[in-house]
Amino acid sequence: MKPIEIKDIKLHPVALPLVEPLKTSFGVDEYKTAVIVEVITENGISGWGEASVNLAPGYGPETMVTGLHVLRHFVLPLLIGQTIEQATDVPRLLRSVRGHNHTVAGAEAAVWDACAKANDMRLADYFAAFLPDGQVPRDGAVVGVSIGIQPTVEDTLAIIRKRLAQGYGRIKLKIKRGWDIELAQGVRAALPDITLMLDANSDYTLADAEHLKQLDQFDLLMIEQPLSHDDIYEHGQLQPQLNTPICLDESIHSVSDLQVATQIGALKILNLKPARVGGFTHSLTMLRHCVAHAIPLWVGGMLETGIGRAANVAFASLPGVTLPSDISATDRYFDPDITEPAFVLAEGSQLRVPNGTGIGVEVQPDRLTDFSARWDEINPF
Ligand code: OSB
Ligand code: MG
Repeated sequence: MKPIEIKDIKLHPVALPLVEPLKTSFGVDEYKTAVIVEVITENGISGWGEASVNLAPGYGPETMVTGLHVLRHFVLPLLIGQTIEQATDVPRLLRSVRGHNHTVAGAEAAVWDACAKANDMRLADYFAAFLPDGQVPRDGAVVGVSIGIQPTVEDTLAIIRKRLAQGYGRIKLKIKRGWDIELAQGVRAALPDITLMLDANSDYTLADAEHLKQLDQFDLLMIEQPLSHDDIYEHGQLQPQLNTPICLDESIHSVSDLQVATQIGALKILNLKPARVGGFTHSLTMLRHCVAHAIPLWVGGMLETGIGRAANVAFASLPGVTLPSDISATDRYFDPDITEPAFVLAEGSQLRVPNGTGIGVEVQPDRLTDFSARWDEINPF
């Protein structure tokens, strides 16, 4: 592998209007915000990464302000001027920065893109270089779509039907306390055969076990993160009471969390969000863990812009990612996106891995400028 020398790093905080906001049990945003990280090498390559952070600490503890602060004052000084042999060296360089996984993941992703480009490789192939020999990426990632909380079952059904017509093969519905059984019942009655799953985003407690058991009758692929965002133990108490497999999202931040969860039976499926676990190096370790323990996994999303999404598509094309990922076509999120070309849904509910080197999509400088200006306008801090 050819190394890269990091000459400079630029930060581009952005806000993109969402085509369809995603209402969850913890809130709703009109804008997708992120800090775009641009790593510039001595050879003139720009590597792009996305620190996916929101305005509020609603999904995880990080925000736009903490992301910018930690990147500027702690992450960038550790990377600028460094020679990086391979992207998996980044966690070691950043070991003095604890936590802030989404933030660190954005910087690491930019290095991954730069390294893949320096080696004239697609990011998917550069990832696969760190897997056992013979494990090659597939042509695309099998994906589904995540649908926010709607006012009525009928509204939800209308959106599901639109997504099915577009070719999505797996539907995920957000639920919350008081908006669950009636929804699942209504959707199943109308669409008995679709591949359906629910995501509670941590809205329940173990005291709701009896209530949650009612979901077993709806033949769900899984229920994502029913209990607290920082709980593993009680998910281990809940899983044996349900037939529906529990998938953990919010509460798995590290390989260690995953080992504990595996050991106590707190999950049957993993939502692997590269941002949440601090980047792709750790994601690769977790992928290997899941393969070794026969835990199905899929790649989760944070409504990423084309920059973060392209990297997630590359990761989701790896063997070992066994269930449809939360990565949808560009038109589900933005019009326009920061990058070109758009991701479009292909045959088999897939997004194709682009052919170009690195993330394989091109950042549009004028749009980056526009979306940075939009961030300045809406930044309430
Ligand atoms: O819980 O998976 C989640 C988006 C923001 C925060 C949390 C979640 C989500 C999604 C989006 O479900 C999936 C996507 O990016 O399409
Ligand atoms: Mg989730």
